[in-house]
Amino acid sequence: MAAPLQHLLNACAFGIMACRRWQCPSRACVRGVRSTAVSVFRFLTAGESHGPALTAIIDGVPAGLDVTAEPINAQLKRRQGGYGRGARQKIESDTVEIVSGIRFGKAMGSPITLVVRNKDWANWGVKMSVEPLPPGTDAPAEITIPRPGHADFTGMMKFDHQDLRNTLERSSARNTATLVAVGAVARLLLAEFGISVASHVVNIGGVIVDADNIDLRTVGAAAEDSPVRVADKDAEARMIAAIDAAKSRGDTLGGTFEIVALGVPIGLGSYAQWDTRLDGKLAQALMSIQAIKGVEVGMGFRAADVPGSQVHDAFFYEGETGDEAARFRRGSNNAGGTEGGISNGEPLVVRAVMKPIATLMKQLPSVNLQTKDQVPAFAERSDVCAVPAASVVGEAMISIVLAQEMCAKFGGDSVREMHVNYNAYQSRIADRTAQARK
Ligand code: EPS
Repeated sequence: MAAPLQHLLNACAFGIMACRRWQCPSRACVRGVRSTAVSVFRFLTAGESHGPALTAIIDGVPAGLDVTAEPINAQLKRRQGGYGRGARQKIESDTVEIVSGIRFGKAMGSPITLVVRNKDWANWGVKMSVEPLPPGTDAPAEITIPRPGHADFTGMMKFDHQDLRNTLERSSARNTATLVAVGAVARLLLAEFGISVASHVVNIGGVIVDADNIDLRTVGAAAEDSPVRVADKDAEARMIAAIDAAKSRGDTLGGTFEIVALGVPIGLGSYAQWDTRLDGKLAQALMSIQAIKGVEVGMGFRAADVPGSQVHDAFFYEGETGDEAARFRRGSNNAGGTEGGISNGEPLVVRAVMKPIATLMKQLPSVNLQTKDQVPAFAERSDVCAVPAASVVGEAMISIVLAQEMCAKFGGDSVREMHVNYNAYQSRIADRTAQARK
């Protein structure tokens, strides 16, 4: 019997905890530790839009990962950009304070705490006071008129708030700064394994970019130079005009962005259980971003209109068996990089649709929840269009899912251990690819 299989059987016969081998091919154990104990890169965020600070704690970042504030700040800056953003971004210049988990620029394997302070807090000391207001201080007027499409109504009903500020402060898309900060750490881990994540905008308010013939390797860099994060200059001018027109009407615009991840290995995710499918996790991660109403993977919704022969990506074998350069190839990537809930080694291509922002300066009809009077909705400073910023948040969410999946598949407690596991797996895939089996 081949040695790895014998080892697998030994591990099962003696129980997983009995295994003390460095590399267990079963992947059920790593260095004698059950897989449930392996790093998984989980995180929580906290903070109000106009409170003192936003915070994230990430647990399970493998030790030895290089983490400094600079690459996190670079991502935070990208999120603040984009044509159509409101006045808040002129007040804030988001930067991270790393207050735990890192020593001399390297992760220690302990929880990492990231803090992004709200500069605007200085202007909200009374309205957002943590402590009860001192006697004699006037309490701010309660806001009781929900914006249709926002979390105002549902949040007030669910949590029994009388003042919708108690809902809007946490539901605000300001919290996406923490997602981007966590995503920046995820990117650092992905970069260790040659995985990159980029994005570009393909639709703002119905101005649509033809993205079918776009080069996925360069589109992210091209979008970086555009104020609406679009790789097509003609569409860019029309999008900017559409945002200006919406602003002058007191209206808002949504749109669609596309995320592209390159270098994703074959085998992340699984079909074995409903909640292990990679495409399901990607969709959930994108749908967790404020205002995202739909997600498609690869050809997505267009697959409903055409037969299977025009959807599925045919296989080719390029090269000679025994030749290290031989590859399984696909003529197209309509699947968008996943088949059977598992990454297939092709570029991951995922799109998300963002509805227009729910704060309209030309207010929609609403009802005062206290008096029941029919009145215009509450309006507060906001953005006209945040699709370019949302695409940066989308990159962060996809990076987080991929980092979690990399930790689940190759995870160890240290980056070095992950590399050993990753290299062993990739050489098995390479053997499978190059060698003919008689
Ligand atoms: C945001 C900050 C917020 C909004 C926006 C996103 O700042 P403020 O409410 O102080 O203007 O600009 O939030 C929303 C659109 C929303 O609906 O909550 C940010 O930093 O991204």
